[in-house]
Amino acid sequence: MLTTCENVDFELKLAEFKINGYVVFEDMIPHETIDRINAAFMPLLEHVQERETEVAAVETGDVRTGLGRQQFTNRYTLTIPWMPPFADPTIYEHPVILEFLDRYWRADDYVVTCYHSNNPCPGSEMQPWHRDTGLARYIPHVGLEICPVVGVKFPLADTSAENGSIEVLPSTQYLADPKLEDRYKDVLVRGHFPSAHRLNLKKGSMWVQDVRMLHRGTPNRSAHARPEMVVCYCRSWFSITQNVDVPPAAYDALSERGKKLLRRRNIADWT
Ligand SMILES: O=C(O)CCC(=O)C(=O)O
Ligand SMILES: [Fe+2]
Repeated sequence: MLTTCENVDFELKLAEFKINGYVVFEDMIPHETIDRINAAFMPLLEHVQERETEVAAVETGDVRTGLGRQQFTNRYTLTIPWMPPFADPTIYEHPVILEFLDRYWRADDYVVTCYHSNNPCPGSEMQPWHRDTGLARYIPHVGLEICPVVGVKFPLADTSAENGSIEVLPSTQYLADPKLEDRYKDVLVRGHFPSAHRLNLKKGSMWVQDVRMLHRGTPNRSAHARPEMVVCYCRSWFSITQNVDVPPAAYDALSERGKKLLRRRNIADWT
């Protein structure tokens, strides 16, 4: 049975998110939807794998056939094109996610600013511990209670210790000691941090990540890629330049809520 707003204890989920820096919702996306996205995604990933033989700092290529880069050895990032089957309102307008964000931010002004993916492939290695934001640097010594940016992620397969499930260090989202910010790569591999753990997820799950929480990708020792999609949401006042490219016809076809979520889009010129 799929999760609906009626069977979620939102107050508990908010407490988990605020305390841990992430929260998982299981049974959110039907397997057929995930499989459709996976079937459309694999040629894009394969195209980027074939082309990107070197680690690169910038993604290149056409978003419809594979805009991406090799971020670390055998670990690829790809931008996801805003078109079917990827741009699915049952995912980016998922009622459980929107209800959760409405309650977390106590506002509904937020916008979608990215649709991206992390893809450790066979032969990938351990990533350094990191945050996905510089917020802890911008405001030294202040761990804001509410983070204005979150990533909503969903894997296209079950994730496990074998295929490179992400490792998280819960509750580090409030840590803002400038003296530590440059030292996590070293300190976290040398010291004792028993709360660090792998987030093994069932296909169909969605999880919300406070982008400040420390985490790292792990080696994929299986025979298959482990793709995970991420939709970024941020408060409308939070100034970041990141944005999704949406073709005009796709924008016109959006729901009212979809138009509101994508009002900061760039107009895609895919002709
Ligand atoms: O999905 C993963 O394995 C983690 C990747 C990650 O954290 C990143 O590339 O920023
Ligand atoms: Fe990351």
